[in-house]
Amino acid sequence: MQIDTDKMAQQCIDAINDKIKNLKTLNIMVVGKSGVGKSTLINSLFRGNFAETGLGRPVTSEIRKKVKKDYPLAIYDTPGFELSSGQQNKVKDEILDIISKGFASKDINDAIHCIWYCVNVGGNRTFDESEINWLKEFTAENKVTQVPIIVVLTQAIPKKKAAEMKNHVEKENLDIVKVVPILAQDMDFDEEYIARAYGLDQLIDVMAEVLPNELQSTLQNVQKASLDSKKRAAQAVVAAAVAGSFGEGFAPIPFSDAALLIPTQVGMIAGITVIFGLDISKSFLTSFVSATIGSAGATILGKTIVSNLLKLIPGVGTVAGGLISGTTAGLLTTALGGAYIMIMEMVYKGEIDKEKLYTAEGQKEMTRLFKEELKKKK
Ligand SMILES: Nc1nc2c(ncn2[C@@H]2O[C@H](COP(=O)(O)OP(=O)(O)O)[C@@H](O)[C@H]2O)c(=O)[nH]1
Ligand SMILES: [Mg+2]
Repeated sequence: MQIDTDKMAQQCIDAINDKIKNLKTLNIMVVGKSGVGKSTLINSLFRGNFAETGLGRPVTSEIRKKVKKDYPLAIYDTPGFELSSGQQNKVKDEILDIISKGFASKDINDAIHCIWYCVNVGGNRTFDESEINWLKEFTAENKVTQVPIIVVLTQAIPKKKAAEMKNHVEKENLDIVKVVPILAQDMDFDEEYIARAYGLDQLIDVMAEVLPNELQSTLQNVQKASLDSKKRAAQAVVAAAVAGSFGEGFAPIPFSDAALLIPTQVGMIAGITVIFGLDISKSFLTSFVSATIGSAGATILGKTIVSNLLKLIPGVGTVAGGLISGTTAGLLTTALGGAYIMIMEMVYKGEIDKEKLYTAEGQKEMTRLFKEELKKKK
């Protein structure tokens, strides 16, 4: 059986581009004094050195908006927040104004989705009561708009000190989502002791909890701090694809077509790719398709499915008659998704070179992964 892997890869590429084009823009308001570590935090959380995109465009007298071409993230920055309490009041009013305007626009791309209030832990610093007061006033005014506020404790070393500050803020019972201590980058003390970065993954988890569904793909696409979070989101995409195919009452398809990617599977591969935020070429996808479900996979399908899977599935008679059931398609989808996630993870970690997948050895490895996934799902 000849399979048009090229065409299948093209379908995937089209679906990926389509999904990327339709990603909603995630808008984060980042508040905090100069030097607390806002830019460092942003660059450690998001791919592509986002904070280095210049000063940004002024949207009010005190607030600037940073964007990057073809990148679904906007950071609202508040330079000069430290200058005076008058300044801080002004910033507060301007933030509330931007929030209301975003609401009024009824466009998710213009809404503020989340606020990070950044406070530096520092060595001997105690929590500045004026900062707590700002938060009290702000959260009171945010009662109606309910934009999630996360208090980020930056440069949170020593950890004991960070824990004290966290307690201090939590005791106020403010209407905030969470206090998250973070060390965005390793910190070197006289080359004798290195404090390791921590907390970035927790911030991603908190964000994933508070953001609406429409922004989950965007969050995963831009974040680079939590591979676990990406994997969980990717697994959810697979589960949805599988459930989708069952839900549709998946019509039996002729066995000879089993090696064709069905639209749900194309959508799934695109969804996973977007979550990993990797640049994937058509030849990469052609390799993947042919090593798994494509021509090389056709043999696997023939052997593995018929011998291992189908005999376990009720209605096997239909299969013998040359049809593959919705259940089988579901199993295929699960295995395909599982294998693709593993490959994305390896590329993401830099464990394999994308180029290597085109080689005979790379193809073999992908086929092996896919086979293993198929066996798992018996
Ligand atoms: N090692 C380390 N240095 C940090 C961290 N956060 C901030 N810094 C340093 O603190 C300084 C101010 O940080 P920056 O991100 O520019 O603060 P911003 O003014 O709030 O954007 C810079 O020299 C950073 O390198 C961190 O998590 N780890
Ligand atoms: Mg900065």
